[in-house]
Amino acid sequence: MPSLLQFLPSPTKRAPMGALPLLLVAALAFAGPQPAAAAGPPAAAAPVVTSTTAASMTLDALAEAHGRYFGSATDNPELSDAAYTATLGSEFGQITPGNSMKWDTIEPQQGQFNFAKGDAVVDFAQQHGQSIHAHNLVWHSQLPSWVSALPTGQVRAAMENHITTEAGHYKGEVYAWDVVNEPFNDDGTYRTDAFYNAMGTAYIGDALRTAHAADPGAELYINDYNIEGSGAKADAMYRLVSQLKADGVPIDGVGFQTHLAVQYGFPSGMRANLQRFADLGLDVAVTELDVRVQLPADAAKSATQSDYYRQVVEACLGVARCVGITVWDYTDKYSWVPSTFPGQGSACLYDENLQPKAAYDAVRAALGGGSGGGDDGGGGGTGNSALLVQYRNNDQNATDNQIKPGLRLVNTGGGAVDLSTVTLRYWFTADDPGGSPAATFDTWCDYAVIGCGTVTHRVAAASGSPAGADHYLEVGFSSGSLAAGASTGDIQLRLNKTGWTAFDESDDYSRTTGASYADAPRITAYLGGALAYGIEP
Ligand code: 9MR
Repeated sequence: MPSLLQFLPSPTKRAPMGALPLLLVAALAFAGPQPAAAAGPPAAAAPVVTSTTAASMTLDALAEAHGRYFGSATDNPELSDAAYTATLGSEFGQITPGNSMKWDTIEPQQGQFNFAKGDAVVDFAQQHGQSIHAHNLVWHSQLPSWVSALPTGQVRAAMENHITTEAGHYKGEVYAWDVVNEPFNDDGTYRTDAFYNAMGTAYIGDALRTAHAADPGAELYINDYNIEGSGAKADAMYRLVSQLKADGVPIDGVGFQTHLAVQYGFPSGMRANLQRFADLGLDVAVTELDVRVQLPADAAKSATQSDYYRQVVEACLGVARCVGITVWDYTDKYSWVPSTFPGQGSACLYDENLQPKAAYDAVRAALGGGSGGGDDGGGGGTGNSALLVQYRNNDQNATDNQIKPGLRLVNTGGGAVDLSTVTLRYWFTADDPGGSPAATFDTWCDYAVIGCGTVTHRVAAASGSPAGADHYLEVGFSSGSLAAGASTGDIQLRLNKTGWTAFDESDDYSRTTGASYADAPRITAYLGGALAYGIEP
């Protein structure tokens, strides 16, 4: 697939977050003013793209429209697979070497360094204008036995020499380093590996300082898994990096590996968890994303997998300092999962034949792009300008004084939709019997992928007061175009009565208790005022 970026100057390898190329901004063709930065999302170019650009934009180009990169891991044996490298080189803007920069590859015997495999990955990335998130310098695994066999008194010098030599070799070549990988057990205690046993927790600060001295321009990360949602391990990482920041240790980011499995559920509160790390003044990144299933995969597992991928993208887009997303290889052909978890697999965006899956379309849609041709992932639709409304309930309390619908509008038709002609109605009851004067309302947009500055909202009384629906929240768009197959992404709305009295939402026509996005035929959509989706009350 040709990349827009192929026609642009190569991005500098040290700055994947660099300014959006002007040509790309123009290609986005966003008609309206840029929304003001809301809490959380960045004030990046709007992701609503025209049909002519959305279909041809790569995942990385779509991510760049949000000021992020979209990358993939790769490994040396795969680099001779021409069909594989064609997509690796065009669809992704960032590369992480899966194995070729690890200690056992780089320094298998003490003092004997071999950079050939790492250099090959760097060469590939540079030839394709991709940044490199290097991986990794200090890790308990893929560590040659000579390190663990050292007397504890010699481990610090060996670690510092390894870091100085390797980070020095790649100085100026890589954007970021995973300096310390996986320092924690799942219960939040420290792994008792060779480094911890020799130096206690001090090895972490020492490693970061040594890496900074070797390559002062590199962004320095600590990277781990099972820290994506709230929990003991995430809390342990939070305490560690808080202390490192307080101590003035050079740390720039936290990597959230995000190896998910549909059978274990989605990490709770991922976006809020990323945000609390960002609030420490750190970048955050999704560094090794995949979502495995128990084989055989089926439609239900595939749907859940797509939903998890979508949620990860939305979590990252919802945190201004989330700099990008890397998948832990883009294709099932080269996934680490089947060999590590027998009976599990199908974890990647592309299948073993390098064909994009439904999860790929879900990622595209979450990034604001249209369908890229995944095998069962939507984007089909018939006719022109068909609309679909999806909803999730952002407030499970049915009797408090606010209503919080999350909405997404999807264009399932074959042509672009002028958003300024679209309105949506979320139907509810005011629960204000005989109110005199009648209740008035405040409405809010708390967050929208397309920018709240583009989203209009008001409450109106419904004529005839149908059951469960004496009022509706009307949502519109001041400008923008929704490409064929594209979604607006998450729009988080909120309303209250001006007098802040409680609602009873349990009988509201449009409400469900679903906390994940699902098609919502009881929320209606209108094109030019004519009903285009859903069933009115
Ligand atoms: O993808 C890597 C795989 O080829 C190796 O066999 C494996 C060995 O542990 O490491 C894999 O990558 C890991 C990464 O370095 C750290 N996070 C977990 C990844 C998956 O195991």
